[in-house]
Amino acid sequence: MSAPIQQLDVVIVGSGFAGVYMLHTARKLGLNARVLEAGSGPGGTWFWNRYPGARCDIESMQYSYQFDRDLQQEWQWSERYAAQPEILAYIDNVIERFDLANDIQFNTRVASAIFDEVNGRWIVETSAGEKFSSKFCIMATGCLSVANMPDIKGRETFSGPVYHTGQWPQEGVDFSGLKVAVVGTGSSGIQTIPLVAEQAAQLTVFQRTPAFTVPARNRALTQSETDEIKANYDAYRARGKSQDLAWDSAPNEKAASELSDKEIVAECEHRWEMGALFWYGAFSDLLIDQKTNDIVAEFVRGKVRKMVTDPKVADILAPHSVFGCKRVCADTNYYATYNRDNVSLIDISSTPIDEITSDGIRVDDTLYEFDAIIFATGFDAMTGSLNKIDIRGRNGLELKDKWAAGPRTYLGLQTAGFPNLFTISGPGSPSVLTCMVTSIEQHVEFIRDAIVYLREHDLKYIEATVEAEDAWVDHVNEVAGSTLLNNCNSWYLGANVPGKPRVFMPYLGFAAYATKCEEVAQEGYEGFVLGAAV
Ligand code: NA7
Repeated sequence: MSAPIQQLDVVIVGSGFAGVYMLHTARKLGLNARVLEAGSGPGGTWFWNRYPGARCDIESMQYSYQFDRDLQQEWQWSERYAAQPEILAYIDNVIERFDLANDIQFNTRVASAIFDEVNGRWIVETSAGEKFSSKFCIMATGCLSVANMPDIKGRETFSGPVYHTGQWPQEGVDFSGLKVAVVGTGSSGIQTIPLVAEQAAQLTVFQRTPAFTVPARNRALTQSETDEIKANYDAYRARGKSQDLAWDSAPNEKAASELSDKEIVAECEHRWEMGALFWYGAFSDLLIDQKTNDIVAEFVRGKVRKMVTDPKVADILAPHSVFGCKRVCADTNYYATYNRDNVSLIDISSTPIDEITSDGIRVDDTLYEFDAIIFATGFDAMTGSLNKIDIRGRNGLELKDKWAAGPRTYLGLQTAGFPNLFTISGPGSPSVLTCMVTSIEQHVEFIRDAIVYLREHDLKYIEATVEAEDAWVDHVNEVAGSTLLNNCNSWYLGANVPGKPRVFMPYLGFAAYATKCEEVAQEGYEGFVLGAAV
């Protein structure tokens, strides 16, 4: 006999920053909520991405929750940019502090979420056959959760271990004495290459596209700087939330076109010293004006040529696309790594990997032999984790089908035909273009307020209208189209996954977005239908 269906108010899928805060928030509303998590521990993308060097590219004092003053004051970040283990420790601390563990169910992969129109409930089933019936279904499934493993001929024939940075073994890996390949030079590759190079006997990097990467300038945080931020945390957070990126990038209000050549170079040097993603604040027209972008790109190429001793290697590493079109990477000793005797670089931009054999990787007629291969090939971003679940709304409408030509949402929060189903940091919301934690909090609080509104007005469901959704999708595209963000093959566009529709998925502009959400709520959830019965 099958087990009875468990009755809940809210099912939350995923226990990353989004799922954890959503659970805490639902609890505070007195709702009976449960988090279902595929991993054996919390943390979402930070649980799985435990490769050597995994580190956040936004400052820890900004990449953290702000909903609880005591948490914000008491937690002590050790470094300017938190490494993966410290972020996991932080999430563990939050779970313990708010006593959330009892309602997080690990090793539980959600297979389907199907809307029962007769009863107005979501029926959520796990791959182990456990069933839940819930009024609200909240997808906190993350934007970078499904590893993109390239379908290269012969991959399964390799005799040694094969790793993906986004599915790193819990117990870690020792590369001492081994000949190791890294395929992929995005953020993950760039973070892990210097550390693997220190351990392995030989490291060979296969690069398809050189990424723009700048020094992270990570270091220990001093007590005085931490104290100073904490003393003014509200103002600091408010500054972040007033910006497009939802974190304080110390933006220069001026466009490069308003500055002299000397001033431009000075600003570039200043940003180079600030490091990491502070580059996005360099010039107000950085992502709009190709001329400004070219100046910055050339500045960074100049730095690459200075750091890499072999000019041929420097040429291969010098990035040539639009600066910031793919997310800028933040590294520690990346370019210097290519000056080591045990590191070599293979340019596969015009000659791709032909096959993987039992001994290694073949490009054209050269076989490179390895003991281990690391794929740092990124994710099926933003929609991957949602499309892996069989999600069906009204009239059996499948989300996968509805999104076949690209995701369609209203505000990245809901999609028409799926009442009471929310996506936290879904496609069409600022999400990956921002400090994720801040965007997550804004989404959770919007969902909280919507649930309270339904309750106070004796309503049972909320659902985006097709008209509002169409207008929002157009707006997201229009905003992206007014920038240089469409001009490269980024994962923002789904261009990294063969066959994925090329649609710009995130929304640029956190501050404007948050204001829009506030207005929508104030207008009684404009663009949504609210009803007493489904
Ligand atoms: P990214 O940024 O998507 O980078 C993936 C890298 O893997 C990139 O260099 C790709 O080259 C390369 N790649 C992907 N498929 C292949 C194949 N088939 N052959 C060779 N090389 C390939 O993922 P990351 O994990 O590094 O970073 C994702 C985000 O996590 C990052 O933006 C931060 O927000 C944190 P390509 O550029 O497509 O030519």
